[in-house]
Amino acid sequence: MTDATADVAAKTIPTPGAGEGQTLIFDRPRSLTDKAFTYCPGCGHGVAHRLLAELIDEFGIQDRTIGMASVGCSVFNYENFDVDMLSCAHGRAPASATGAKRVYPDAFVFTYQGDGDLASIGSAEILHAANRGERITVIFINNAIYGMTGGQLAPTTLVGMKATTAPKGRQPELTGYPIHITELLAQLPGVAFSARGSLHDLANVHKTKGYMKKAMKAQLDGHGFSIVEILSNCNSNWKMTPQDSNQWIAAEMVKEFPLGVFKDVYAGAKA
Ligand SMILES: Cc1ncc(C[n+]2csc(CCOP(=O)(O)OP(=O)(O)O)c2C)c(N)n1
Repeated sequence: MTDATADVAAKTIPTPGAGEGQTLIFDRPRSLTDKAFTYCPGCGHGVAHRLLAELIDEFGIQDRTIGMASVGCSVFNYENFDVDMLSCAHGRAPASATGAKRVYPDAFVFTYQGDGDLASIGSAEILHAANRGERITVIFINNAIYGMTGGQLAPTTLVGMKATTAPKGRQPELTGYPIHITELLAQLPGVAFSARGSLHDLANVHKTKGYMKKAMKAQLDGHGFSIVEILSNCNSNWKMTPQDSNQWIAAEMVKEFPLGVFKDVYAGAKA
């Protein structure tokens, strides 16, 4: 047994799924159902779902979590998370989350929204929920396009990037510039935590999970609004292989949307 294998084995919790004489070293988080994802192969949504479910398990809050499914490719994720879920009108997840959190203040309440849902049709809801300092956690998937409806331009589409409604590429004189919602919200006093991660490689997946953990902790500790924007691929609508789409995030998307923490209620606190 190598050191690394021994390390994994040492951390392994005996699980009923493992056969006799076998050690289960990788499994589905308890907070995910066994319903298959509806996403295209290679899409980042499934990775983001897994990270969120792992954290719900790690915090031990599955029985008091309420999630808001929004409209977009993740519209059916109320079937994937094994927690209480609401299906929200397009862009209105922060309003529904506000209601849930105020009625059940001890619940952990999250929204899961795409960039079309959050930064376009739902821009008013997200801004005012953040400004009110609602104690909710927002997982914001930025794939720079409307995925579900076939690749139309989103407010986050990069300048020059092609979309079905911008066949020559985004032109700022016609449709403005990519919107940086996460930096904007960081300016509001009601916001406790705001960060942007990415899923384009393993190191960034781990870093993103760290941001999500802090955002969730901010809510559980009773602080204000928390948001993690996650850069994620849409290889189908970008018309790339999954691998190329992840490389494109690293080469192009990160230049427009820098990664890091914009506001942290725990900044300066001892770990
Ligand atoms: C009121 C309303 N307007 C428009 C639509 C069409 N629509 C469905 S999903 C979507 C965009 C979703 O894009 P995004 O939020 O970026 O999520 P993705 O599918 O890329 O994950 C739009 C415009 C709708 N369903 N309802």
